[in-house]
Parts: sequence; structure tokens; C-alpha cells
Amino acid sequence: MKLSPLMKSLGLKYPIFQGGMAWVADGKLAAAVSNAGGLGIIGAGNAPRSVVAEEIATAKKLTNHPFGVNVMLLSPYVKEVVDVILANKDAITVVTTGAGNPSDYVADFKAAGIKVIPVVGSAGLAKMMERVGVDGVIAEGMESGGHVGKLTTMALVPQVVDAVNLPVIAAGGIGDGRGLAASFMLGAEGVQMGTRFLVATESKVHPNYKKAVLKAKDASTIVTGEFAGHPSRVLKNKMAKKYLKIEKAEALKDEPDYAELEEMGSGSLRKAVLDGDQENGSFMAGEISGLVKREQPAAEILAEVATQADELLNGKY
Ligand code: TUI
Repeated sequence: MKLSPLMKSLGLKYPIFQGGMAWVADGKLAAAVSNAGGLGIIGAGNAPRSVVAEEIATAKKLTNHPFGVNVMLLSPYVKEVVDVILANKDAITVVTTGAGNPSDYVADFKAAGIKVIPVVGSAGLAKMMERVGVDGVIAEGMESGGHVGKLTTMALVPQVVDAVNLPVIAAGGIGDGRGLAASFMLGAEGVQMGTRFLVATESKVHPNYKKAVLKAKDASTIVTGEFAGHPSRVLKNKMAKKYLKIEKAEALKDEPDYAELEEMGSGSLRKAVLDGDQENGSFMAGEISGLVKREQPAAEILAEVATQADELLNGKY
């Protein structure tokens, strides 16, 4: 598998990042991915400092390979999460960011010797990130699970590649070797996958959630929160349908009131991941869910994706 200078500098065997999924991507999953030659990433999500510190400690214990932490910029705990990352600068190789503009934090991470690779949903934000000195960008299309931007991966990645002189990692709708090979064609030097790792053997996601991903089809996801808050791609379940019904009705009113939805949304990812609660849980997952058929160890996922991409790139069909 070809590796760019950035991927080599991260000590990777495969140019594959594991998405820093809130509530899902803990120290154990990140360590499993890193041990197998990908880049494991702990998802800080909305967790406070103490929880993030614990997951970092777990990853440190379980792997000697480089790993990263994702800072979710909508979190009320962003500042303390940044602090705990800086306090662990010896162990953390990369910080990725999501759901916002990380400009205020880039200089501190860089000064600590930590590489910064933000998620961007547009070429404009990618350019801004280049100006503040990041090491690469993850161009994530709206095929992804969770919080989504507006552009598709196919349109976004080559436009980001043209807009900046930085390594670009493709994300959103990538779940196998075809996606990795296609990403290389678009000018990316690697990929980030979330949904495929949701069902990794080492992922702590509730069995109901894993089952829902495994039985999903191409049209099983939907975007909620387009009007009421932050657009998020989730599996269509009772919760998503209930939420969308209220959201659409409110959006059509002269004075929409989204308070009830805010109440419904709060804690809904936790209810999905920990309780497998179909009634009240948001089962965040990408459009690629229909392609994910088996629970497998992270090492097997990485090897399978890389082998398939290599075969395609070498002209074997
Ligand atoms: O961040 C994600 N995916 C996520 S975060 C998440 S947890 C959550 N909790 C509550 C509300 C919302 C989310 C679940 N899934 N992916 C990376 C991503 N970043 N996708 C899109 C963006 C993005 C959007 C706007 C990045 C930058 C941005 O910039 C806005 C600005 O301020 O310029």
C-alpha cells in the first residue's frame, strides 16, 4: 500500500484513520486500530476532561503506536479537552477536530509537537486551515454519519485537493477498498472511516446498534436537525422518525419552537451507544452502512480494505 510522507511520519502501515466518533471511539478501539497499523483516534465528543483523560490513559496502556484524539468543537468542554491533550503531548501524535473552526487552538497544539488535521466540509475552510498552519485536512462529505456538511465526498475531495497545498484525507461514504482506491484517484492520500469501525469487534457499541448497522440498506439513513439544530445523519428508527415529524411541522410554522426537539436530542447518542435504545436513541451512521456486513476485528477490517484497494490499483478485477 502506498504511503505519503504524512502517513509515513505517523508511523502507519495503512493510510486509514478511524473516525473519532463521540461515545464510540474510546481508548480501547483507538488502540486496536493503531496496533493494527491504522490511526486510532479517541473521540472526545461532549465528554469532560476526566473522561477524556481516562481514555487517553487506556490507549497509552494498550498501544505503543501513534494515536490521535478528536476534539468536537461544539462541546461545552472544548477548553478542558484541549488542556488534557496538551498535558499528554508525549503520547498524542495527532489531533483531529470536527463540527467547527479550530483556529484558536492550532498554535498551542503545534507548539506542543502535536499534528493538527481538522475536518473540513468546504474548500473555503480548508484554505483558512492552511493559513493557520495545520498539517493536513480531512475532507468529509455528507455521506458520513453524525454531523454533516452540505457537499458530497466525490465533489468535495478534489476541490479541497485543488484549493490547498496540504495532505488531504477523504471521509464520508468510504467503507471498503473501492472507497480507498477511489479516494486516491480524487487526490487524497488516505481515508477516514467511521461506520465500518462502529461494528469492529473492539467497539463497545451496544449490540442493537451494531445489528441495526449490519442490516441497514443504502437508503436506511436520514439527516435530522436540518432546521432545528445541527444536521446529523442517523439510521431511520423510531426516534429519528418522531424527531423529523416534529421538526418538519415546526419548520413550517411562522414561529418555530424547537425546544421539545432539543430535549429529545440531548443524550440521544448515549442512549444509542450504551443502551441500544431504538425509541430514544440516535443511531448515527453513514450512507455506507448498507455495505457493512460483518462484525470483524479492527485488524481484519484494515487488512481487507487495503488488500482490496491494492488489487484494484494494480489492475486486478
Ligand atoms: O463532527 C463530525 N461529526 C460528528 S460530531 C458529532 S457529536 C455532536 N453532538 C451534538 C451536536 C452535533 C454533533 C457527531 N458527529 N464530523 C466532522 C465534521 N465537521 N462534519 C462537518 C464538520 C464541520 C462543519 C462546520 C467542520 C467545520 C465547520 O465549520 C464551521 C465554521 O465555523 O466555519
